[in-house]
Amino acid sequence: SARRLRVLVDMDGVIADFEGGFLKKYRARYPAEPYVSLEERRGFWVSSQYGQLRSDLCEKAISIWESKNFFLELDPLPGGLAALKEMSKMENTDVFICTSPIKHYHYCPYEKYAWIEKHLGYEFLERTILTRDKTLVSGDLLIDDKPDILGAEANPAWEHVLFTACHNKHLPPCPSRRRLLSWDDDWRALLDSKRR
Ligand code: DGP
Repeated sequence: SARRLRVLVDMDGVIADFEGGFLKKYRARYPAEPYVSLEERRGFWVSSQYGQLRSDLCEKAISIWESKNFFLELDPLPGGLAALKEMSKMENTDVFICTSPIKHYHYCPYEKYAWIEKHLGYEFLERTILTRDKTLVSGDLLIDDKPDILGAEANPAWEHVLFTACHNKHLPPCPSRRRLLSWDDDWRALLDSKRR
């Protein structure tokens, strides 16, 4: 068919290693403080779990991703860049990065663009959507590690496919929600399942 497939891919936790980058810089900056290992991570919000560990650790966690070069220096997650590059060359396929910048805007939005240019090339900036509300973006698929993606639009156009991350891998299976376990999982079959 001539219909084009539109794929939205989240950035942090899907192609950029937010959790690993956070833990590395948190432990370097606060070597004497307790931390949550990636095995022990539960729940999307890092600051909530650190706040439960000890109330003052909430703001210490936030200080990490509000720092200059945090987002710029995130490592790519295995296979993510190759998958995006391959997707962008597929026939009848439009791929976009769809990411929510933090509201502390001094570094994050700039560094997200710089990261995408560095790892995927200047041309990929044409395929980059920064929004705090992903329900307003239309697409066939949204590949995202956040379990609950809510916003002003109650019935988003996309099917949310949950990308497995340290914080969501223990969630009970949900029959109506498909998962992508990693970029080694069969993302090509996932895309094909949405083509008509
Ligand atoms: P997204 O993955 O596009 O939904 O963006 C969510 C952003 O929020 C991403 O940069 C990760 C970040 N994040 C993770 N935990 C927390 C938290 O506890 N508080 C805040 N403000 N941001 C967080």
